[in-house]
Amino acid sequence: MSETVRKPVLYSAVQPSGTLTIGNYIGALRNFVKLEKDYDCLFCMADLHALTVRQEPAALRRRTAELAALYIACGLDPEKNIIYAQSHVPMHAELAWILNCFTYMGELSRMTQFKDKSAKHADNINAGLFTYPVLMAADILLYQTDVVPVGADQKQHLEICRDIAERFNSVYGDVFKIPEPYIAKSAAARIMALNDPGSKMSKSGEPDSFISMADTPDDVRRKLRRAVTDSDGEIRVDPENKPGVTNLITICAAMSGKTAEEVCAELQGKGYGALKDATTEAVVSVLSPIQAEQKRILADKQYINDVLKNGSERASALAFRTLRKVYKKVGLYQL
Ligand code: ATP
Ligand code: LTN
Repeated sequence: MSETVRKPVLYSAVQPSGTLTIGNYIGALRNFVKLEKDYDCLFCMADLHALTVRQEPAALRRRTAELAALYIACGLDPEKNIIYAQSHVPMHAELAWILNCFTYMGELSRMTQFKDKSAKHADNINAGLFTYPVLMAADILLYQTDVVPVGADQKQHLEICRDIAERFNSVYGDVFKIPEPYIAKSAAARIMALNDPGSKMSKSGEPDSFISMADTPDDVRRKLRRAVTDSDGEIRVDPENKPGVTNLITICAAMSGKTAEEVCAELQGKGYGALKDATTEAVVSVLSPIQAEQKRILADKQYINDVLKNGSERASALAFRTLRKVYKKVGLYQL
């Protein structure tokens, strides 16, 4: 990314809170790769966000490096794009504090992710979980972002980010660019759990609910074989009445580059076994080369460190400009 000649800015992040799933890949990473060439891009490992749920320290560190390697293995060039860890750029936490003072308790308590995660982690409903969207708004607004590619579950967080930015701008003038979400219109923006197609596939879900980006071909086959379907035997898209089958068609189409209609037409009358086999083949053919490349990249720790160091320096320079302006506008004493 050039810090002088500017294309529109694209920003996205993923939490290193587990091994990524094919839901993260289809809903987010795959789109990063598609959009990369038309934007100046920043891709962040949201390690501070991951702390809103208890993490094993060694695992969090390892997953942060793995996520950086995965970004690169998926095709994101660390020379052209800024790839960095959120905790390496202190301006995220600093801007989040300011924005906390421009965010209402009421709007935060309406966030469905907060409600879901509070129910899931009832023993640890911490303030970080509650203010999670504010830190996310800081991530995005620090870089004067134009577009934010995310899965459908993040739509509400993008809306609150825009509300906070507009609120701030209405008081202090045009400090923040108002970002646009980029969310695929199709079902691919929300891949569902294999064992419960009523809920989102999530990297912190039960083992049989997701396919991870690190799964072997045997894991993929086994998990897809067990995936919940229905009893009418017909391969067609019908999210209401056939959520399991629809989800498999969506995964198969996304991973094979076909449309859902093409997948249905090819497999018509062949039964769910054939759909599961075709999906397995499509998933494995995407995962295998990415896994090999990720492994190769991870073997060179120095390279990963260089990418992260370079990324954090470039991100810091951009973030500093916005933060300085914000501090000035709100009246913090300047030296
Ligand atoms: P966690 O289980 O730790 O909350 P997660 O799997 O929900 O994690 P995030 O790190 O919150 O993943 O999300 C990373 C990106 O992947 C976001 O853009 C998010 O919208 C997208 N994403 C997550 N799950 C899905 C899914 N099931 N389908 C499509 N996109 C998804
Ligand atoms: N909350 C996001 C991860 C995230 C993010 C961001 C995404 C943190 N900061 C900024 C886009 C832009 C999630 O996917 N759960």
